[in-house]
Amino acid sequence: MTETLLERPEEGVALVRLNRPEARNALSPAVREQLAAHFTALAQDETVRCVVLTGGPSVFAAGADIKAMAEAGPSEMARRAGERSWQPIKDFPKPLIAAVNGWALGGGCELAMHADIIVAGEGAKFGQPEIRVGIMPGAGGTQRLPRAVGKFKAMKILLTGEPLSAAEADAMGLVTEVVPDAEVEARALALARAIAAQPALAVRKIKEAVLAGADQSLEAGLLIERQAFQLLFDTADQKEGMRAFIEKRKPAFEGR
Ligand code: CO8
Repeated sequence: MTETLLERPEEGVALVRLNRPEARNALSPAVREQLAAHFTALAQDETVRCVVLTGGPSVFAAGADIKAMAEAGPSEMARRAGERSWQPIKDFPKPLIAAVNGWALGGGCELAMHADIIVAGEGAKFGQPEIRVGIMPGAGGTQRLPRAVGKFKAMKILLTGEPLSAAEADAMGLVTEVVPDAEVEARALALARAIAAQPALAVRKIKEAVLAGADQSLEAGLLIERQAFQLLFDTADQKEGMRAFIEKRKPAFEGR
């Protein structure tokens, strides 16, 4: 798997690196299969608490591999069932931080939008240019982008294909924070380290409640939250966290 690298930079943290710079990290079917395999394994690995996904210092990902689909017909695209390779990322149960330098276009922008936190470099550029190659987003761009930035910002991005600067993306809520380009990976890893040190079940339930609740009515979302909240009172980390507060000491969470 040389087009995607899996690293373990620190305890509790895994880093998935897209490594196809000669094609601007275009998401070929092989790259997407490798990503799916990494995320399937990382979901099950109990030593991993938080994951950072990056494309390296110059480009996050220039989208789906245009050369791999230029001549495909609809039945071939259906047979490829691209959604299967996105599934393990969509359903990834642990926090996922995208560390974005350079271009995050088309499927690359959609990949970043699968993350829970997006750290962008000042020179990062986001966009959904599919319209310019005669198609439309196919990995959630027409759904996740308007949910992130609202209909009127999303429509312009989707219908013109014009890229956004990191500052514009930040202003419309498409990224979590913008940092100098050289600091993106370090900042993402620092956030990952902080999250990995939190009580694991509470972390998991927060992600689950936010994502599941986003597609529900307020009442249904509040029910999801309430049930998860109550369940956490069955964890050793809840007892430890509250006792530590009362005893004025730092908690020692065990992830149980
Ligand atoms: N697919 C295939 N090859 C690519 C892609 C791509 N998306 N992007 C870049 N490359 C290749 C180029 O063809 C070139 O190859 P070669 O050296 O063999 O000529 C090499 O990477 C370098 O590219 P450039 O010379 O263009 O590099 P620049 O640094 O000048 O420009 C850009 C970088 C701005 C990123 C430019 O390459 C670009 O505009 N790329 C295409 C962006 C785009 O249109 N993306 C949308 C693709 S469609 C899509 O994502 C649909 C998503 C559907 C989701 C479901 C399936 C995943």
